[in-house]
Amino acid sequence: MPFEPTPPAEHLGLDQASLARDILLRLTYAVGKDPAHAVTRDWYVATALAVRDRVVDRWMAHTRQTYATGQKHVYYLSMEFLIGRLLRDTLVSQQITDACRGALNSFDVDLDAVIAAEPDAALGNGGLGRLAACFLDSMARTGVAGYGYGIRYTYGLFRQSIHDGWQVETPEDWLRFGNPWEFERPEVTYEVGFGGHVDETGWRPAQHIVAKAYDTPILGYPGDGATTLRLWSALPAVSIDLARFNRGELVGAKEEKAVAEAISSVLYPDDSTPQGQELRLKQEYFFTSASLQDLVRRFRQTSHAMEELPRHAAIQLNDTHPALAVPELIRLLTDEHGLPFDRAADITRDCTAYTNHTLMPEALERWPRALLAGLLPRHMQIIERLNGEFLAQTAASPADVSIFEGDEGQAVRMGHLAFIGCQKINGVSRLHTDLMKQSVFRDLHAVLPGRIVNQTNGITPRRWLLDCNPRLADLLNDTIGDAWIGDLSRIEAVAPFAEDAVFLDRFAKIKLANKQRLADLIEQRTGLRVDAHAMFDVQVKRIHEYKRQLMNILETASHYLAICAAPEKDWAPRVKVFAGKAAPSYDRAKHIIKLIHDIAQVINADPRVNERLKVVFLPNYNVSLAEVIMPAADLSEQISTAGMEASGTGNMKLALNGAVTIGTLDGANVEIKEKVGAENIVIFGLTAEEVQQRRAAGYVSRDCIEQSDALRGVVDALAAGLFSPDDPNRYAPIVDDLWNHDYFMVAADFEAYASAQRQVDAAFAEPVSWRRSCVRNTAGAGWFSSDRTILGYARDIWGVTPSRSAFL
Ligand code: NBG
Repeated sequence: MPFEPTPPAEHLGLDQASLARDILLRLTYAVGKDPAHAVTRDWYVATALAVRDRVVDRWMAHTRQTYATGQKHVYYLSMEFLIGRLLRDTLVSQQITDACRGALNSFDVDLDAVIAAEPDAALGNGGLGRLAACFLDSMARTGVAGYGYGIRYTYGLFRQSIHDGWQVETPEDWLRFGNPWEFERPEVTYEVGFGGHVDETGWRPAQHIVAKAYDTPILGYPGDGATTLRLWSALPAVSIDLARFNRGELVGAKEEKAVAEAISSVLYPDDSTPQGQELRLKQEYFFTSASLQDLVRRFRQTSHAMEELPRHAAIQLNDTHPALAVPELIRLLTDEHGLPFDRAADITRDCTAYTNHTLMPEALERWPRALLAGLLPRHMQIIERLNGEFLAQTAASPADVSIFEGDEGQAVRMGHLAFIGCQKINGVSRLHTDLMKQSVFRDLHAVLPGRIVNQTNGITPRRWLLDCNPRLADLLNDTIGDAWIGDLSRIEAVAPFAEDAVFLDRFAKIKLANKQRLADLIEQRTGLRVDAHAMFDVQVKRIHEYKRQLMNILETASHYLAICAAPEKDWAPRVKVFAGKAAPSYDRAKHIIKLIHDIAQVINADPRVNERLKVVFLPNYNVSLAEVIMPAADLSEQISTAGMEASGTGNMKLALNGAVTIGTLDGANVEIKEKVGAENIVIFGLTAEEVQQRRAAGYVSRDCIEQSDALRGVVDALAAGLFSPDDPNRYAPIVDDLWNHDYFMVAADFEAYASAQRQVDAAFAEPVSWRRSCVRNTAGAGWFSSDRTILGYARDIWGVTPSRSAFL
């Protein structure tokens, strides 16, 4: 008799009593703890396991269905998935938060404490990794049959602490107490080769590493769709050399194990900068190869011919990190499945697409040709052939379009490889996509027009409103119903309530409560007390020169000097909130963190300022901290040098939670302005085009500093050591750079920024119209849902019809 699966959900029961029973069972038999002695972490593991069981029913039902209907699968290959915590998100998706709270209460355990006991899974650096995590949620929501493929790093993004104003990094060992969400798949392993040579029989790698799968189910709202996040862990082919062990070489016997495990051991902590290390290249190939072998194996289980792969699989390359998918798939199809090269290249192209996330030349991956050839000799042959055939067909100059760069072709441009090898290339905001066509990919775009498409980024409304801002979610549900949760465009219905005094009042009370929660956290983490009635002005993101935290803190310092010069004036109270990590090797970014602290110390201690200006740097910015900050912001700082921020996604989270943006016309800010209305956003500064023109005309920052009393005042104060009396020369390099170089055009935009800030002060002083603007930001942010983004990829790139798209 054929196996009849139990209908999902009913299986285990989603009510409080069933949950209480199962949490207790899990605590006792899986965690091995007596409830009388269990600590919060034990309750967390028991709860996560009980909740996971419920996810599994639905996950399996969904997976069965995607196979039964023969849906095309999407494989999202990404070096990073910045997941954050999963418990609350999973409870909310299944709408069992209250039942779970009640269940834990029956043991005298507080759900919020249990939620906080979960380590934050930081398998990513910033926007790129968080986008991948939002996409998993949205694939599950919209019914795209999909897998996320990545690396199961033992250590995630480093933990940041601040010592005397300087960033100190320590390892993030998030797996120390195990990970209750994942399923280890010891039977799902693949060999990944490195080095060696190619002979007439094919590639003979010198070394083999084993990739082992771990699966995490990601459930989509409202609990009937799911995706699988499959992460690879590296193992040695042989874990111990017994001969060496028996000779007494106890450490040496495990050498191979250590070398293999290094591959999945740490996430590279760089954001938008390339890493030249061989280990990084190994990581990239390791997870790409394992993922492709896995999807080809899955495809082979169907009865289709290899030629049909593009009808069944779409492979999305998140940035160029997995760009080796192009030669790897060609290799699998030719060397392992006997297809001719040209067919293999066509099939590969039809299956793959690449997302570009940055135009900064220093951030575009280039590998030394010799390194790549040594590590992957067969792939180098394939890349050479692909490139040779492409160049033979085009009249364009090889210097512009070749995968190999330099006089002797010493560097392999991974962006060019992905462009030539994939069917579609997308940018992540309209402006970014336009700039892509004019800059890095201009020549390739001319030769292969139509390949570049745009997919403006988005964020999941589940995590970034429903979970993190439950009070606002309730108000929305009361006012316009809850359709916005599954279809964020529906949030527009709240726009008319910007005129409703009762609604505005409730909206304002919620913001205040969220601000009080952040204020409490600030006090707990930094000792600083701030007033929740002041304007909360936040800039939270990686610390990078192009994001211009420097401009923000200089303007803050300049504002401070203005207050000191006229302390009797009625200054609008503000709390400046900064958070973000600097790449450990990025000295200037670390210097900026120190500067923020030095300036904060002077301002926060000055009685003349009193409550009117406070500066706080919250350490260890991560997803969980963002979940507290986003709902509490009044003002969102999105002030990158125009043309440099590909999209931004924090800008969307803040707007959705009712913050007003102060920003340049960069990345998705351009589209935010269109959606929320020009009167509800404060735009200032040079446009991307003007930045180009100024640079071309020979930008002289010195002139800008000399023309601005405010800027000159603060730069002089910095140079004189006003903010660093213990080391007056500490900021000499920053001062020197501002006067003489200023690549990021802080001086050019400073005056415009400062006057935009005063415009914000005036606007904030009018509470009713300010609140209206906040509501219009929430109402206008509906388009920035990652569900919309995923439907765009599905339609324009993957050629799949998501099973739930009819409901959206
Ligand atoms: C980042 C961009 C952001 C963008 C995210 C997600 C990299 C290389 N790029 O502007 O800087 O929002 O990608 O697309 O991390």
